[in-house]
Amino acid sequence: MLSPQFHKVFGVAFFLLTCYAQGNPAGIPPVPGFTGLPEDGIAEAFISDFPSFDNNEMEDVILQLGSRISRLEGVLYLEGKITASGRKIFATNGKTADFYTTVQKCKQAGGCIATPGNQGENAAILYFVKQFNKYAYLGIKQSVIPGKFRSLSGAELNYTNWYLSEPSGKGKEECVEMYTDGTWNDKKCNQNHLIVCQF
Ligand code: MMA
Ligand code: CA
Repeated sequence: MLSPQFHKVFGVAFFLLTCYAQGNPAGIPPVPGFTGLPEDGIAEAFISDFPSFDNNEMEDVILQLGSRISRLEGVLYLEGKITASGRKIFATNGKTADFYTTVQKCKQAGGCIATPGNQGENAAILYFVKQFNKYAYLGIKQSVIPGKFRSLSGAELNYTNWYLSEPSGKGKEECVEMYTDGTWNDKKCNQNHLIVCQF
């Protein structure tokens, strides 16, 4: 006998996998409790008074939200606006900034500066570095020990992709840039590099 949890997961997976025969003839109806897309810009979208749902209705709302989000992600992915690896989504605005501005911009957008934790995530960031032909800063900084690097959260790096003989800054290069082949170099933090964030 399958658990109710399984049915829920299966239901969500079903919604995430199907992308046809949804037939919304007269515009896209809003998910209950949410307004639809505004006529003149997403900024005016807002959550209306949240109705009280019973469990079945709530489950339905969650499924619909899952479907809406996955379709939005599909559009963004198709247009090359986002890349994904595992649970992380990466994006750029195509602009350049120094390291600290990049950290700030990503935070303002509700994410953080791209920090590859494995080869797949490194490749997902590299996609933008190649597309814009610009190096990107990563969310990795020198620790109090010169030449030793940690993630911005302070965690030890369990994945690195240093270019041959890097890091070579001996304490004088506190930030890390990604080259156009995906390898890393320790570098001063004041360069103008492609802003790539993770969400
Ligand atoms: C530059 C600078 C360093 C890098 C070396 C590699 C000369 O310094 O980008 O960070 O390690 O080049 O030759
Ligand atoms: Ca270096």
